[in-house]
Amino acid sequence: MIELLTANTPNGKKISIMLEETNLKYKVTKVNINKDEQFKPDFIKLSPFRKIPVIIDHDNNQSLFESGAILIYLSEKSGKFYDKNERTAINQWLMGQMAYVGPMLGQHHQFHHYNPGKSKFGESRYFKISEKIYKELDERLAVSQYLAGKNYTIADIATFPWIARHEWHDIGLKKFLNLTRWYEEISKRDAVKKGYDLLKKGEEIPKA
Ligand SMILES: N[C@@H](CCC(=O)N[C@@H](CS)C(=O)NCC(=O)O)C(=O)O
Repeated sequence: MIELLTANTPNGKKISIMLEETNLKYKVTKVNINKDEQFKPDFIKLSPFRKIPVIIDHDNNQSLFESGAILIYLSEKSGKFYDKNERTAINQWLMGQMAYVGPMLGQHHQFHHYNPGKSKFGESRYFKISEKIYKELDERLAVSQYLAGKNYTIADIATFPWIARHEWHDIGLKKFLNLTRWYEEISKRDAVKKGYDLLKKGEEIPKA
């Protein structure tokens, strides 16, 4: 059984979506990052950077931090969404999500959504970078059905919950036809709908 220690954020939703997609048995343990629970000594032992998500695989007592590493672990455990023949391509898009798409959109959330009016420079910088990311993903999805190629993989699972915050981004997802096509297709998957509703409160995936 997998225990997912998380909060209801895009990085947390990557893992709940993956757990639903792979049908692995799991339970969610909430970590309230607004109340600094990520800084508790027991949590730091599992997550040295003091961040969610974390998993504990109770089948073998293995714990893991970093959502990309967790996705790889779960795909190796389940044999899904990380085909050996496609790994080089999947790794590129997964690492690109981890190092660029997530961190940049995360900064856009900070300046544009949570703290508007506090820094013109920050707002403008991360708005432009986010718009560029939409364009870059759209270009890729114009020539490829999914990010890494013709199959749905952990690279898509990692990226989807970030684009699902498109209403916060104010960039206009619908202007990006290929990204919208990809988003709508993934939104229809039952496992994605279930995993998106991480807290089981009936949370729905935002429409494009
Ligand atoms: N690179 C990490 C980033 C994780 C991350 O930024 N988690 C945020 C929530 S989405 C967090 O725990 N924030 C609490 C804090 O930084 O104090 C991953 O992908 O797992």
